[in-house]
Amino acid sequence: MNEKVKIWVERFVVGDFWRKPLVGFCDAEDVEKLKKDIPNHLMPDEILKSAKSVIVYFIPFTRNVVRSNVGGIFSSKLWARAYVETNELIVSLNDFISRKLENLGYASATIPPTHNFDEVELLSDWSHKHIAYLAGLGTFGMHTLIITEKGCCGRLGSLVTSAVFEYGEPLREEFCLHKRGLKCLKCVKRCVFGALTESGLNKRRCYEVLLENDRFHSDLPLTDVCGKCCCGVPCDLRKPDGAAEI
Ligand code: B12
Ligand code: SF4
Ligand code: SF4
Repeated sequence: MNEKVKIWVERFVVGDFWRKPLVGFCDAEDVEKLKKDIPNHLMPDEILKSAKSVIVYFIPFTRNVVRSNVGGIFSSKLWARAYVETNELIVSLNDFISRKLENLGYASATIPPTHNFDEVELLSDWSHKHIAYLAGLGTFGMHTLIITEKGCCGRLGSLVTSAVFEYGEPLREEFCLHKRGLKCLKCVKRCVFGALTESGLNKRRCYEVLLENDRFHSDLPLTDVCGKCCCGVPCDLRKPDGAAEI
């Protein structure tokens, strides 16, 4: 069953923006663990009564998309377009997987890729990043994004289902160089807007920058993007394997 879903996702994700996706599986009961730290996080059975698992995938951007966003103050047009296209892709991929599972007799409920957050608190009741972490797809970097084997530049999608899989578990290895005690913090240096510092992320400041980018890319639908902290850093396209060059 795990292989089947991996093949559905891989065949669906084709085009100039993306590399081969990563797919993970999380036991619905494991999401309970999040309640301790994130009291407002929804439990899978609040989304789908018969929930048994959460399928989560990471769609990595190509080198072209990532490199295009290294220079400049505003996000590149390519990064902004990749954001719009990937959000649309995730919605249709979730629908596609749901239909496939339904044909096999399983129920599912989909979750939007983004904009499912409170605009004042800048907090969602569903964290794709935590689900990815629980499924063993990656670990949290200093920039607060999930770093996978294919880096952090890309987007996460997840859906809840009554189907049962073999589940992953949180990785024992830390992917972020700084968290591994190595010299890096490139993400912090890349954020010239003062939103990301060594002591954490100022979400409000970051969101202001994202909305400035939306105004800048007024020819596109909502593009609350930036991503300077995750492009041109050792963890952008792959899991970094050594000390960062400074
Ligand atoms: C609200 C939101 C924002 C807010 C707040 C961001 C934040 N870091 O909190 C704003 C508007 C500022 C924002 C900005 C960006 N976002 Co945003 N955002 C979201 C959204 C909609 C909800 C996040 C949320 O509130 N989750 C609930 C909270 C409780 O969980 P959390 O965010 O995972 O936060 C926890 C972790 O940081 C955790 N944590 C930190 N370290 C560790 C270590 C361990 C071991 C554990 C267990 C946990 C942990 O502690 C926090 C509290 O519990 C998600 C989509 C979604 N629904 O998941 C996208 C999402 C997180 N965003 C994403 C992206 C890419 C961006 C931007 C790069 C914009 C862009 N596309 O150009 C920037 C990056 C800013 C940054 N450095 O983080 C991606 C991340 C992909 C990835 N590789 O991780 C997501 C998942 C969207 C997607 N579908 O792919 N975003
Ligand atoms: S740029 Fe360096 S410190 Fe920042 S998240 Fe990536 S590996 Fe960690
Ligand atoms: S997305 Fe932009 S503003 Fe937000 S933390 Fe990263 S570099 Fe800073």
